[in-house]
Amino acid sequence: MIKHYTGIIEHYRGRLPVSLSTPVVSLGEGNTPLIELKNLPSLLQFDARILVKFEGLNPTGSFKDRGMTMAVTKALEAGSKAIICASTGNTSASAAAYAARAGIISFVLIPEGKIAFGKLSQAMMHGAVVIQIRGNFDDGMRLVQEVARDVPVTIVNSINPYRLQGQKTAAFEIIEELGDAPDFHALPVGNAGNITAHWIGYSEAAGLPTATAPADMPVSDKRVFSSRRPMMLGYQAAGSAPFMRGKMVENPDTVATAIRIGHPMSWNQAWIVREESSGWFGERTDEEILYVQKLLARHEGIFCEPASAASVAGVLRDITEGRIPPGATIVCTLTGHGLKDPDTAIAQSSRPVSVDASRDAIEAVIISNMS
Ligand code: AN7
Repeated sequence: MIKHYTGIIEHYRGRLPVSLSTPVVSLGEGNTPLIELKNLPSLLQFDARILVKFEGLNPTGSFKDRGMTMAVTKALEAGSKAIICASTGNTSASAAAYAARAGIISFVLIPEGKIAFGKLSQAMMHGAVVIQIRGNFDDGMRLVQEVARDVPVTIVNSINPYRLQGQKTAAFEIIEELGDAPDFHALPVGNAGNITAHWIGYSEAAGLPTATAPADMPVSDKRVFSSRRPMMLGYQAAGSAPFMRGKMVENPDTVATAIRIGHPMSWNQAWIVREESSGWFGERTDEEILYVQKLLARHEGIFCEPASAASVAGVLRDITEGRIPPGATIVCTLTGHGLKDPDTAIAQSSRPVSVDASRDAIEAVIISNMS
């Protein structure tokens, strides 16, 4: 029987805090492919099975949609007329789209000049009220929390606990595809909401307790369907790595603008994840991140945004340095699509060749590239 897939809430209804009367707002998010890297292991000569969970294939091109379907659904259920978020880009794109779908207003605060063009175009096109602030994400996040105390708007950043509930479903999908949890799961870390959400998901699936689990999230389906949890690896950009510094970073900077975050909202939870999973944090330079973004695009046909490549860049280094043992199965989350940030992609690619519209000219190009 063919069943029409209608998003994570319908698919994982029993594992999420919804009831039959909850007005589900969905764009068919989730169910993203888990793609095993085929060419990089021999090219780079390493012995590990790396699978990438390509979250860039969600409706607005990032993992945020898993959380946003839940946050907007619950906002609507509570009678909210408007949502608000601060964002490095992807949250704003997702909030704008799901608000449009729900027929409510969205306000998005973004750092002026520091968000990728595709994300800005999404927020604008979906009709969000786009507020560019002369400040960074951390300033925006602080302002959103202040403003939401005074005016009736629902915050849909990951401090909204329904966001993590939606995002935990990525872990369920991975377990279902692999038959069990992988040895390692690597993610790029900004606010650390997603690494926390995955840990909640893996813990629920294995029937194991975690101190990151929210206190009050009634779910009906508590069946155990995995035998274990992975070690969680969180990678940051070197210029924006509060978890490596062990403290907040005041002026974070990186080409991976999605994770240009100095004051992570899920600071405490992320340390608990590291502790409970026996995992670790790492950092990679912008050069390493862009290099791996390009490797994935050129040799695997997978175009992710720079921030996403931090997960694979981190894992490749930790394999080389022996921190990840030979033969390990590793899942890396590719959090967003490469089309989100066309400027960065074009800046690091070779220019198109310009020729006359003649057969000779084109044949000359083909011959010179095949020899
Ligand atoms: C592509 O959009 O914070 O560690 O405001 O867009 O859960 O914060 C984006 C985060 C990784 C980090 N990869 O996830 C926002 C925002 C991409 C992202 C992250 C983000 P968290």
